[in-house]
Amino acid sequence: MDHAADALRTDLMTITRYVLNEQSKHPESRGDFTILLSHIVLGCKFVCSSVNKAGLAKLIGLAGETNVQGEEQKKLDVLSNDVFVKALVSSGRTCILVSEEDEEATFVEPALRGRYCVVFDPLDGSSNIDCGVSIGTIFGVYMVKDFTEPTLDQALQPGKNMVAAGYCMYGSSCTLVLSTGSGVNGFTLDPSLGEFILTHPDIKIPKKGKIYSVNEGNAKNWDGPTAKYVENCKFPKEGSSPKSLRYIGSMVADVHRTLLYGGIFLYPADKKSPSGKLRVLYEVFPMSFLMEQAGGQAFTGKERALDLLPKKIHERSPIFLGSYDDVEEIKALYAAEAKN
Ligand code: AFP
Repeated sequence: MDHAADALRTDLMTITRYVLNEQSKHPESRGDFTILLSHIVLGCKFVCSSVNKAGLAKLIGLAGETNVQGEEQKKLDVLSNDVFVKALVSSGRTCILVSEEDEEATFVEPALRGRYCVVFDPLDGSSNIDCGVSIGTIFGVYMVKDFTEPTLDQALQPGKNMVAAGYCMYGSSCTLVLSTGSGVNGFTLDPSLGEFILTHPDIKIPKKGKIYSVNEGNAKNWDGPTAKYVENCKFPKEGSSPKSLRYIGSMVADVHRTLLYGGIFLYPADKKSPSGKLRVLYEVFPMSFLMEQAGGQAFTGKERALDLLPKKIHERSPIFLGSYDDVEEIKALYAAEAKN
C-alpha cells in the first residue's frame, strides 16, 4: 500500500484551509479576505449548481432584457449576477462592486461596508449556455484605502494593484483558479463534499506553447502585427512546427486551457472594434494577473496589460496573453511596427 499517496487522498486541502494557511503567514491579517473568499466561493457553487440544472429547471432562455453592452441577457446571467451581488454585499467586506451586468457600480450601504472592491463577470461566455459549452465567472479584488467614503476612482485602479484574482469554470468539472499574489492554485469542486479541493497546486504555464487561440473570423479587420503573428503560427520558419488552433469563444475555457497547456490567447483590436471586445476590469485584468502569477505575460499591443489605468468601468482593451515566449513574439512585432 502506498501510504504517502493514501495520506494525500485523505488529507484534503480545501480552498478555505488553503486561504487560512496563507492568512497565518500574515499575523496582522484579520481574516477579512478569507471571509470575502468564502462568499465568492458560495456564489460559484450556486452558479455551478444552476448551470448543471439549467436544462432541467427551464432556466435557459432570454430574460427579455439587454445588458449595458447591448447583449441579450439570459436568465442564468441575471440569476448569477443577483447571487454574486447579494453574497458579496452580505459578506460585510466589500464597499464597491463592479459587475459586467450592471451599468453602474454598486456602492454598499454604510452598515455593511468593508475594505474590498470586487470587479466581476458573473457568467462569462453566456452565448455558449444553450449548447452546454464551458462558461465561467471571473473576478478581481482591490483593497480600498478609505472604505468609509468609497468613490468610483477606487474601482478604476490599474490591474497591478489587485490583491487577488480568479475564475471559476463550469465545465465537465467545476474548477476554481485563484491567485492571491503568490502563485496560482486550482481547486476542483467535489460535489459529494460540496468543497473545492486543491487539485492543481502552484500552476506554472509552459514557457512556450503549441496552441494559439483567436477568433479568426475577424482576420480581415486585424492590424499588421496580429495578422503577421497568426501567419507565423500557421506558416512558421523552416524547421519549426505550426501551432494548433483551439478557440471555444468562452474566455474562461480558452484561458484555462492556455494556462495548463501553454500557448497564447488573443483578442486583438480590429477595424470594427478598435479597443477589442474584452472588458478591462473584469476580463483583461484578472486573467492577466493570473497569467503573470503563473510565469506568463499579458500585453495590450501597447503596454503590459496590468499597467493600464481604466477611465470607465466597462472599458475594453485588446489583449494577448499566455506563455512568456509566445507573448514576447507578439510584443516584438508591435515594437517593430512602432519603429516604422
Ligand atoms: P458572451 O458572454 O457574449 O458569450 O461573450 C464571451 C466573451 O466575452 C469571452 O468570454 C470570449 O472570449 C469572447 O467574448 C468571444 O468573443 P467572439 O464571439 O467575438 O469570439
